[in-house]
Amino acid sequence: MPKKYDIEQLVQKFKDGDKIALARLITLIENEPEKATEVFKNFQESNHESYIIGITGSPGVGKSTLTKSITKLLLEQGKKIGIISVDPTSPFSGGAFLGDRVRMTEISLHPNVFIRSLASRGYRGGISRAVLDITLLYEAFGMDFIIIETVGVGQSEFEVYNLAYTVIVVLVPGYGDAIQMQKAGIIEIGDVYDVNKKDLGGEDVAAHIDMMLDDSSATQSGWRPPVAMTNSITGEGVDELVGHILDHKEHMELSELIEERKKNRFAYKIRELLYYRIDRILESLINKNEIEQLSASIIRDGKFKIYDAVHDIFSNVKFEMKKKDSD
Ligand SMILES: Nc1nc2c(ncn2[C@@H]2O[C@H](COP(=O)(O)OP(=O)(O)O)[C@@H](O)[C@H]2O)c(=O)[nH]1
Ligand SMILES: [Mg+2]
Repeated sequence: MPKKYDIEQLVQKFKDGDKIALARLITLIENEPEKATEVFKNFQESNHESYIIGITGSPGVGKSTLTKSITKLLLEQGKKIGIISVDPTSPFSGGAFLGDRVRMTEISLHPNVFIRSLASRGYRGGISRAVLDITLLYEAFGMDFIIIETVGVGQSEFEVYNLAYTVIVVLVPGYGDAIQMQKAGIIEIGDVYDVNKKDLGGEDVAAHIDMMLDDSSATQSGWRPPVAMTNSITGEGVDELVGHILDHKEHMELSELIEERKKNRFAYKIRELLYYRIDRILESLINKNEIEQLSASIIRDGKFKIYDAVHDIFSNVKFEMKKKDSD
């Protein structure tokens, strides 16, 4: 557990652009969320803004490969890029898929790139909270772009559209019919669509999305999501995709819609932080054992008393909090 002077030292190195200090601060906040206050107070003077891009889609569609190709292009434009790869479906804890590691190594050696992978669940305060904190650290570090790669839509613990300013939904040839896409809510969340693995076909998928976008209300904000096709291995089409991303960025900035996304991002974070605190209160009030005992007593005394039992616990919460207030 680093002591106070360690944090100060780390922050100093961080401010000098040391990537190792960045890595260590991320780990620190991941393991000890309560240290965030102490770390973030050092950045209160900083008003640097990063542009946050979300890349989402089913496992295996090529999100990591695409992230790498997009990053390469942005690097050529002299940008600094922070990547967060979220894959809660990975069976490995504490690290990302080996494949991702290999794929990313090439760009991670570049001085203007930093990559963090979150593969397991069980981060204190949840994976979304870890991601939110990393985006804040990346912003303080001076990243121009943050790319968040995450699996799935609608069912994952962490949903990238709560956080990103431009969301790219990645699909592949043979992905399935339009109904499946609509079910997944995909057509509502994308700002840019990409049919990756175009070497395997996919014109029909692209046409399908185009048709669905024409029928949807997705264009209400004055932005018609474009549909790109890429081969993220060769980099074919990635130029156009990045063009779409930058167009959307410009649209967001000119129309001031970006303010809405920023509000959403911080509202989301505020809720997360409140949930985290409430969870701590709950834990201090009743532990797992006591809940089991209570269940046993309800089985004994009658299951219809369950609401009364919960009501009693809740009354205690109020009592505790009032007591604290009047201290
Ligand atoms: N044929 C083809 N394969 C690709 C393409 N992009 C990625 N892949 C492959 O698809 C697999 C999954 O890619 P990955 O980036 O890990 O997907 P992720 O799970 O969405 O991050 C890997 O074997 C990639 O090499 C592409 O454009 N064409
Ligand atoms: Mg991946």
